[in-house]
Amino acid sequence: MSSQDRTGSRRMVAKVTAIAAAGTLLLTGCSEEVQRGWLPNVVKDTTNHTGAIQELWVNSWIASLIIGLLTWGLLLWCIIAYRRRKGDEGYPRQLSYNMPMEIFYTAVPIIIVVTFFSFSNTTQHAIDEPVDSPLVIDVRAKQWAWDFNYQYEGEEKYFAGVQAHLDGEAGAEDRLPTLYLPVNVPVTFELNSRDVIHSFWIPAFLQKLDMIPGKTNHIYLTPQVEGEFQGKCAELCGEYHSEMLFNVKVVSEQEFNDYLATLPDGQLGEEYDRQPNVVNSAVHGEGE
Ligand SMILES: [Cu+2]
Repeated sequence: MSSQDRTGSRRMVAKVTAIAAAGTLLLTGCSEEVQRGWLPNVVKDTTNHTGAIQELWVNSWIASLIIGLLTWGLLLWCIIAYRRRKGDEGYPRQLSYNMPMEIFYTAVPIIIVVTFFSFSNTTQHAIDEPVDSPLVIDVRAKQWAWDFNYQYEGEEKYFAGVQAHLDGEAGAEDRLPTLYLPVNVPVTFELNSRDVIHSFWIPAFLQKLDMIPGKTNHIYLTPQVEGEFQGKCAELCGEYHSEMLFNVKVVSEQEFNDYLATLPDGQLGEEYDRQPNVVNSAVHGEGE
């Protein structure tokens, strides 16, 4: 390679790198939406966990982008610097075993994976740490709606969800089951399913957990912002899965208490679960 060629290649690599870096800066510097990594939370502190989740997400993005830029840069540099030139004949010089290189490309990816894992693991442990909450909500998912059992300040109240068929008619969303939460009160969700596997998801809260028949999963969080949010089932669970939606209203403690007062006393327990054994024996009975 002549020195003239080499200078030309370097200039080209420098140009490409500069364009990529400028593009990245432009993307990261602009809107608030970009700054939260296109996540659906409205503000950073929608719950006591959204800040940490958003930070993990955005920092992982930035780290991935830097690794990507380095990798793409090196690839481009190889392609341009070692391209076939006029007058080249035959195969290029064949090389094997470059020990420092092999150690480098084994060690660096391991370090990257371990670093990503340890940050995710720390955040996840902090989020899943059980909390003694004054409000416990036993959520029962069912094809295709939600029951909410509230246990708060010695009171037991329930809401029985009925699926709102969304047929394009205006206002149907208002008839969806609504989950009420008091702002700044720690809440424990006990997630249960009455029939098949569902998944409890409030996108703005950036948390989602499967609801498995016969097993109770837990989410602990404190909503920190009043407002209306959307909730949905995030596990394909049958014909009307896409309509297994609910509204979430984070309100003041006073409004929450007023709402609870309108609900019937008691809890909707396992008696409303689908009973697979009973169904099976009935089917058996018929056939025999
Ligand atoms: Cu579902």
